[in-house]
Amino acid sequence: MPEDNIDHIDFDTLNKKALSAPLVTHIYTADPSAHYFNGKIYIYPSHDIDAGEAFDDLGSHFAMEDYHVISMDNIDSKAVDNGVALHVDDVPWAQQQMWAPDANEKDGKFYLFFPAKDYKGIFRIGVAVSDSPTGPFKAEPEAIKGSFSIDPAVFKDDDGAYYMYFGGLWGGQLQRWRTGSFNSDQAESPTAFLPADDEPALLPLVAKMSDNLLEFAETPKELEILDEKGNLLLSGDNDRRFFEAAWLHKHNGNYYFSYSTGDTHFICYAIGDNPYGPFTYTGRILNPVVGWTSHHSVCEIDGKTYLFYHDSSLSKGITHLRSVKVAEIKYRPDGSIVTLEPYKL
Ligand code: FUB
Repeated sequence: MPEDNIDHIDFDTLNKKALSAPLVTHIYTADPSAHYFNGKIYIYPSHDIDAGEAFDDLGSHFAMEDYHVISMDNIDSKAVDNGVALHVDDVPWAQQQMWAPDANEKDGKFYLFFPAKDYKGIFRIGVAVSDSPTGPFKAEPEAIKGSFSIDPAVFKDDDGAYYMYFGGLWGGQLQRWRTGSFNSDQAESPTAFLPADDEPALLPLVAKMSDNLLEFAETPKELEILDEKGNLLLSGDNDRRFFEAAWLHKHNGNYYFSYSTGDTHFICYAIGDNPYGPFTYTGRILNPVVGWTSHHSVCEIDGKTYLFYHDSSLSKGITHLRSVKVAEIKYRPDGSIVTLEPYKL
């Protein structure tokens, strides 16, 4: 679907056949991180705008400036936009590109985790704190020490420990950190600095969070994603290897690490038995949607499991103007997930 010439798509027909409708239509929203706090659903999305930036493979056109929190009393109720929760102008260290956020709760306080480019053009991950799940959030003066790249997802385990999963290729800059420090060499291609196709793929990162959730409690570790033979997925395994959009959830005691394959547009998952992995590639949760990016979260609500995702159908295919949607997902008895088709074509 993303490779189609969008001029040939009949969006009125496509939207009628879509698995679900946008949760809100008065603004564009993307990258939904959904949580169930105190009996209510809170969605922490990117707030897409058209800032007039030219399209490029490093994602300059994703020039978002703020975050809005969307809340729902239950899965069937109206989605409410709670207004600006955090603006880039109120983040001392951040210059631009407020990309995919997440949030979590601890001891009655709410923490918004977000990536943005600093004044050197390097993506870092910051934290902002509020007494309310809908904000407004107050940003910490500095980004998290030792943070880099994009797409933080913060998972709370049953023992009360919190872990951040993060990383993203191309515009998300993960490939520039292969030596442990930022490679600022000029590069024309988003694929510069990536491993060769027959080398192991770049891996997402995981780090346990400090007690106050404002820092990493440890140096981030690579999260291994293995094939069925126990080998690391290769860089050229484009339909299965990690690209961006990390998420972690638990089901029946197993840990499910899910992610986007980026340029091949799948939301995939891999299963492990602890928060650090390794994880074994298991399958796809969502087939490609309209729009280049695919990004999601998985949230259990009242005994059912939901996939929050986005597509660009409302904007008629404009890559950086996306809309958040939700659909139920089902597990098979063996714990695998039934792949969702976003449109009944
Ligand atoms: O929204 C900007 C970027 O696009 C996100 O950080 C990626 O996951 C992709 O959805």
